[in-house]
Amino acid sequence: MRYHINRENYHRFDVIEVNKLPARAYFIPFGTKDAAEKASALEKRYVSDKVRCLNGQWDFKFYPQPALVPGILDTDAVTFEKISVPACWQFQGYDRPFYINTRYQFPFDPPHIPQEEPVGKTFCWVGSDLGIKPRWQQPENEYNFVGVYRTFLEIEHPEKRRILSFLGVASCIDVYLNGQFVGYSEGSHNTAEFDVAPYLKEGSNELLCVVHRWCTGTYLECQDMMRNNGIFRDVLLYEMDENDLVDVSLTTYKTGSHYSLKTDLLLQGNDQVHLNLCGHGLHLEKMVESVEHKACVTFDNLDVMQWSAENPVLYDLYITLPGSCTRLRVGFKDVKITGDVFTINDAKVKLHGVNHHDTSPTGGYTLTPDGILRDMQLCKEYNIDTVRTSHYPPDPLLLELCDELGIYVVDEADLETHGTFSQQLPPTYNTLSHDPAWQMHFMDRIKRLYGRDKNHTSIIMWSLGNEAGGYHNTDQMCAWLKSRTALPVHYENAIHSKRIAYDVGSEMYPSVENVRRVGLHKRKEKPLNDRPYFLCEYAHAMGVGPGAMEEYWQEIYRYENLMGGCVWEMVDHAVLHEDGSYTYGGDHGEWAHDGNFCVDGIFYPDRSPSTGAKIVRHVYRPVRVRHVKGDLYEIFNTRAFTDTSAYRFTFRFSDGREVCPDIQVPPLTKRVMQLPECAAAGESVTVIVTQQGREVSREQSIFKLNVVEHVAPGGWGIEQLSLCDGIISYQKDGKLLTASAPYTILFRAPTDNDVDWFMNTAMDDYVVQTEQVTATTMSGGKLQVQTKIVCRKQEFTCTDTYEGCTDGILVTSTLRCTKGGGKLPRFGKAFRLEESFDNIKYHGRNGESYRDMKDHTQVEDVVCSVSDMTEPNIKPQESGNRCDCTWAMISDGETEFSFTAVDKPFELGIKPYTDTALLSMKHRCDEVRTGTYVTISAFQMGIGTGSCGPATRPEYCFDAKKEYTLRFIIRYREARHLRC
Ligand code: IPT
Repeated sequence: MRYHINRENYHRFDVIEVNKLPARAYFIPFGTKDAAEKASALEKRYVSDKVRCLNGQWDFKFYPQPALVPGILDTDAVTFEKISVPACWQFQGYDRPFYINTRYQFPFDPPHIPQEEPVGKTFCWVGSDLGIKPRWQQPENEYNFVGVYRTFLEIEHPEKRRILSFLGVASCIDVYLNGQFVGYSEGSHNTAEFDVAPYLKEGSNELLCVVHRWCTGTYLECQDMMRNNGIFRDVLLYEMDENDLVDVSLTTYKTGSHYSLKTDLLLQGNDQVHLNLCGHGLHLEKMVESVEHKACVTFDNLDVMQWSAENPVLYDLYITLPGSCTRLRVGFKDVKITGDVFTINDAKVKLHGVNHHDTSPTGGYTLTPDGILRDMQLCKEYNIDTVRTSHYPPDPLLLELCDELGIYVVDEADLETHGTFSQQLPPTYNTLSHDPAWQMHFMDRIKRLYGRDKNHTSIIMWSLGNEAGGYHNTDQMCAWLKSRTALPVHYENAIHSKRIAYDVGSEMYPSVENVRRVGLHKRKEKPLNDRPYFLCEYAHAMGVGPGAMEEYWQEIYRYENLMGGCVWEMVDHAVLHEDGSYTYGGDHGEWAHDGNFCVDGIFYPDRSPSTGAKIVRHVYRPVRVRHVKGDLYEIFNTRAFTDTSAYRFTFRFSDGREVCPDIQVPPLTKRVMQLPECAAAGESVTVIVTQQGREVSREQSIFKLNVVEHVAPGGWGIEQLSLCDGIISYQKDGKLLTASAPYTILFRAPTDNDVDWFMNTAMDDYVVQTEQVTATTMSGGKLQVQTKIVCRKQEFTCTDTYEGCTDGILVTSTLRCTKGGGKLPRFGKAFRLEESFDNIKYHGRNGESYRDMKDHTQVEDVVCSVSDMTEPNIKPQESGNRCDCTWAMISDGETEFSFTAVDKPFELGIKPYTDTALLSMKHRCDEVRTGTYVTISAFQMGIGTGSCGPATRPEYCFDAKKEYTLRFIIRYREARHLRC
């Protein structure tokens, strides 16, 4: 069949759609009420007898140059290959994944995008691959690629009205049927629907879709993610009856303690509509005749239970017409802003949120229904009650699941123009957002967001987009929403325009101090002081971290105007390969990229939790328990609707006692309680909180760590140490037990959070470090070794004293700075052992912990092996530190070395490679084991969130000019003497 291919729609500034239907609510009708009732949210679009899902293997032809697409395309002459629908073509063997953050993949010259010519020279001044410096680049072989899709539809009764619905296509789509042009759409994450009845015939029908890599709309889609293309969400064909439901808008109002539900219906024909509202003892029926395809029914004075994330009560609304029944799930909630306080159902809720991108290591933007369910279930499991759909509307299934599972949603428009900032000098956010010429494009994004998602109970705020500047066009978007919905409007980037804020103030990555200033109404940006304030992004979870997340929550719980916020972000973006390896920006031959900046989730790409997820779960715990003194504990119920009687509390003392008191603390209340048999004793108490058998939190109050305070001389002698060329080693029967001398470590391999926007880290001064023995003395049974350590700008002397004591050899190491200053990343002594030393026991934090991120772990006895002591970061970096250790032992089954803390606990690091080797590792496969490297540290600086936010807070940093002492006892034993 022959098609005249449209060569204009994708680049015409005045065309954002052709023949596209107005936005309408997403719902799935069925032929009978019974069928509508039975189908779950997950399955309904695949099982309905009135909706056909067109997913499957489609024919596909990839054109690496747009000029190669024939003006008249004869499908009989094309050699098609196969592609899955839905899928991103970069994940199906065409083009390649391309990760770039704040830049467009083409020169910034709005509204022009590359058409048939190769991509021209691009300018930018900031990027993770270059830091901050102007740069021009000429991409090679980059074009506005085109993908042509074809499939066949078997049609009976072509006279029926049929709506072809694309839930997501990047970047745009021209639709053709049986040789005829049907329509055009842009707005990748917005549903595009076409009335296709006029083009269909009985029997086989050829559907052809032309998808361009970029269109004018791409200027509005500069989100920080892999830039994927294709028909990436489900394609549905609605087959409608003469009288059928076209659209429905639900509005709920609260009057006194009762609700009303108003339903506005748009119908295909004109008939009687039956509405049935039921659930939780409610059975209400109404019937209405439609007039001019419209009908409105209100259910008044409803005595219903309210919906919240904590108790997601939903009712069912059945809308029945002859041959059609649609079930909508309805919840009743009341979102208000009173003064500067945000409330849901009159409660001053705090939003414990996360940013969620649609990202799959095997599918890019394409998530399976089970994948979406798994993500939302993970939120529930990790005490996350809010999702911001960064930075576009999700698959509507995600919203249905949030309604059902109980997750608040900040639903965001598909809008980001970040390249206006990074590709222009002077940088400005507002180039497009303040230009009325772009108004129609901006408006389309909000109309489609609202039109599709308006009925979801879980949505508590609408978000105009992300990092897209503001003022003229965003004002219009906001005003349009205001004319339709009472829900608050959120838009962070208003902060970069004169508007500053819409209904709620919002910021990303502010310091704790700035958040506190909002709490105190003292921000110089006045609109942040007089309305609720939301952290739309904070706690950047790239690599190890986020550090110091708790500090934000101390403020959020303190001030009523602080609503909470969303951690950046839920899942690492990476590409999984057949050999099990992951790649990120720059690994796919991208001519410009932002490296691993996309690997910044609290979950790894396969959704296994990284430490970040454990931190979030802890900070977001529903009940906080703090030991005050003696048998007094403060219980803080952070949830807004759930009494603590919903939980079971187990207080497990380190002295072996365990008590399970009944605790009654109302929502959003703090109470100090005297708990029976709960006096402080032993080292610590761990409080385990469960709900319906599921552990929701585990937190520990430490009374006092058991460190050795008095070391008695004698027993061991330093003759067990051997000294040769200044190298100290431990020998037994002539056998060298340590493979190298202990050496001093002052740095750590930078974590992602150590690297700032200028590509600098606090470690830079210490990466190249030499250590030379300057003196050794042996006297009075003590061996003293003095070394000189020279770093880039700093110099130190380190004095190590070894003396025999009853339990082994006491090591006292003192570090003094003799030149330079600044921050000292770490002070530790490292030992290399052979690879065979793999069995570890220690008493300390039972998981990765650093000074500003340790409360998610507990001090206890841990048994593990070397591989458990580092974290599988997608880009290897420092990891696996253990704080608050009082004892550690490592053995190869024959010989064991143990380290006992003296005076203060130490931090323990055990790695299968050196910290220096880590510096050049890029992927997991680089983590080649070369031994067992044990580091006993006096300290290591905290982590912070400096990859995109505040660096390590001063209280977790160490001044290089101060003197530091590390003391521990080291001993070894042969197997026959090992403890049982
Ligand atoms: C901010 C973006 O909104 C988000 O998409 C992501 O890029 C995040 O940061 C960092 O990972 S923008 C940033 C430049 C403040």
